Amino acid sequence: MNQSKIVTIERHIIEGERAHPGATGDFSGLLRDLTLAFKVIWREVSKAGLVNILGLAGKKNVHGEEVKKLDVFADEVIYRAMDHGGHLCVMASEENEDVLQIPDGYPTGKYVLLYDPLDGSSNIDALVTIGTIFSIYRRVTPGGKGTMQDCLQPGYKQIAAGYCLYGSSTMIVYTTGDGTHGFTFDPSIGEFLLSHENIKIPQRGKIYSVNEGNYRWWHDGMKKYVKYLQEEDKATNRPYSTRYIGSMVADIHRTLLFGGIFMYPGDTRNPNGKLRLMYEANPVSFIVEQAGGSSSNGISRILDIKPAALHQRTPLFVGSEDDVCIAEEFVQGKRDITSKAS
Ligand code: FDP
Repeated sequence: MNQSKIVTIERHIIEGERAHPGATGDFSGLLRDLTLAFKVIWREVSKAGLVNILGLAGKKNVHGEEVKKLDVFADEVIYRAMDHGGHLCVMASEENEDVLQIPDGYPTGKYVLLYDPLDGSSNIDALVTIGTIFSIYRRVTPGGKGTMQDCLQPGYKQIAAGYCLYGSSTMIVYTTGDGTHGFTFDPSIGEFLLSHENIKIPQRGKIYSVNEGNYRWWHDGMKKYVKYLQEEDKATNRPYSTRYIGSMVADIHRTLLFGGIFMYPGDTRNPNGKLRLMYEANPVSFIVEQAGGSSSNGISRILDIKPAALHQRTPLFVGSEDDVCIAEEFVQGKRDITSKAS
């Protein structure tokens, strides 16, 4: 008989919390509410090709980008699933300029939630995998409603982070600082079941993922690094293959499972790249580090960056530890293509 246990995400979270003496169950409640939001978003995403839900909502988000209907929907679903549980004191989302307050009359709690409701949304019309990304902190202000100060904490202070991928299967990957675990959704029973326990990213991969259309604006070190990856060298498994979905959460998921490196560098047009620190780079960095990988802005660890603004951008190099280390050496000009291969 197959002896492997069937474990729901709910049970996994509760057991994880039990391991911490003094835990109140509050955190499990928070993640349970989030899981419900993911199921609702999944339901709409999977209907997207059937009902006439695709297309623009006719608005622009705070970054001046066009907002798709599903972004608006996902943003609202998460807020409405999380605003009344009493676990959170404040939220912030990619779609909103300012922090999102808990409405008057609802209890506030000790946690802070930052989220990107639907990452990769420019791919929705092509039915490419997209996802919701989240990041959770403990509040730092004394009580009552939370503030911007609660949201602007460095990534190493995250107590949990994860994403829900809406792809050929739907899957939640999350960490609470005790490894990275994946749960695949079984729609027939409405549950996320443990499918990838303790994910470990390979020490070095064979795939690089970057938008090479930006090549002409890259700095020299970046150009040289990609050239290096394309050169032939059996000892270091080069040339690497390239894969770029253009939906970060999907590119990160592949990188987590197969290894290699995902990059969105700064360049001469956009010195800080495109991706947002608080609800994209920080959560995926926590997840990848917990799987044994690493993450950098090219100079230093993403999780050590002291944030200055909710929507600030950062260059991002994330994936297998050896790959990120070599990328940093090129970006910092410490290494050239002619340097001895390793
Ligand atoms: P999108 O604009 O479709 O939401 O940060 C958003 C993001 O997608 C990432 O998911 C993705 O990796 C990146 O932008 C793609 O940007 P480029 O089109 O510039 O490559």
